[in-house]
Amino acid sequence: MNRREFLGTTAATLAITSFGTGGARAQAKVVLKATDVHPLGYPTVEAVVRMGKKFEAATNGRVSVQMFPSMQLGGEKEMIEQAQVGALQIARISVGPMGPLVPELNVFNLPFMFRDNAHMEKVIDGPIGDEMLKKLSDHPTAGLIGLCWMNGGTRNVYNSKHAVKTVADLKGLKIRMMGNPVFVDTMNALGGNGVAMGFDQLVNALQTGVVDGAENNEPSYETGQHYRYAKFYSRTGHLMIPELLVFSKRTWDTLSKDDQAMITKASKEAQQEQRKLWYEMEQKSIAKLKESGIEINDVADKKQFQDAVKPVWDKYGAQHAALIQRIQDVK
Ligand code: GTR
Repeated sequence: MNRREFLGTTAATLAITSFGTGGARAQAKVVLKATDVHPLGYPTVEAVVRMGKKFEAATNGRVSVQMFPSMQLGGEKEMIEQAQVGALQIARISVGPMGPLVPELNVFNLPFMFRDNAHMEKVIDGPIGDEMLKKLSDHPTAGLIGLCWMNGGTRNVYNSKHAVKTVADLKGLKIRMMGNPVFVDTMNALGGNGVAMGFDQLVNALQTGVVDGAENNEPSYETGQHYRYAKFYSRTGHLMIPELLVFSKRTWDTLSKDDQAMITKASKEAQQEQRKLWYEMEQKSIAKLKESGIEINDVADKKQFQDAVKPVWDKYGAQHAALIQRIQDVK
C-alpha cells in the first residue's frame, strides 16, 4: 500500500477504532496502524511487531498491529502529523523532532548529554524517563501518548570526503542533521555546515552530493544504505538520543481502560526487549560495514568536540539546568 492509498483508508480506520462503545466494543476489531522509518527486522520495528503479536494473543485476535516499515507513510514529520490526527496509531520516532514541541525533551537532544549507554538506559528506565513520557502525554497540543523508550545507539559523523579525526576536519562539510535547531547549531558549533533535512530525503541527498554526509548510529547508516555514498564513518559520539514510541491520543481516548492497560504493559516490556535486539544489530551492522570496506575511525580527543559545543549548551540547556543536573547525578 502506498501513502496515497493508505490515506484513502483513513476514514475506514477511524470508523473501526471509534466503533468501540458499550457492548459493541467486545466484538469490534481494532487494527492499530504502526510505522517506522526503518525496515522490517530493524530492532525498533521488530519490537513493535512482537508487541502486536502479544496483543493478538491476549485478545484472541481482537486487537492487532499492522506495521508499515521503511518510511512507507513518509518521514517522521509526516508520521507525527498522522498520529496526531489518528490516521495511524503507533509511531516510532526519534526524540529529535519532538524537542521543538515539548521543550523538556530537548534536554535528551543536547550533544554529549549522556556519558554512555548505561547512563542513558538508567535515565530512561528510571523516574526521569517516566516523567518525560508523562510530559509528552500531558502536553496540551502534542496529541501523542508517550508509550516507552528504545535504544538508538550513539550518533557519529559520516561523509564522502575524508575521515573526521579532529574538529578541524569538519570544516566545510555539509552535514545533514535532523530537523531541530539544536542539531543544526551543534554541527555549526563543531565547524561543519549543518543542513536540516528529513531522513526520507537523505539517501538521495547523499547520492546527488546535496550534502557531503550525515550523522547516525551504525544500524541506520548501514540499513539506510548511506554507507554506499559516504564511506568515512568517524566515531565522534556527539549524540546519544533515545527513541520514542508514541500512540495517537485521538485513538487512545476511544480505547477501553483494559486495552490501554494492555498496551502500556506491553510497551514497558518492549523497552527491555528492544534493547537486546539493539545490541545484536549494532554488532551485525559493524561487521557488515567492515566487510564492505568502510573506514571506521575513533576520535582520539573527544574533549575537543565537547568544548566546541559549549555554546549549544548555553543556548538550549540554561532553561533546564535543574533537569540536566538530575540527569548528570544519575550514576
Ligand atoms: C535514526 C532514528 C530515526 C530517525 C533517524 C534520523 O537513528 O532511529 O528515528 O530519527 O535516525 O536521523 O532522522
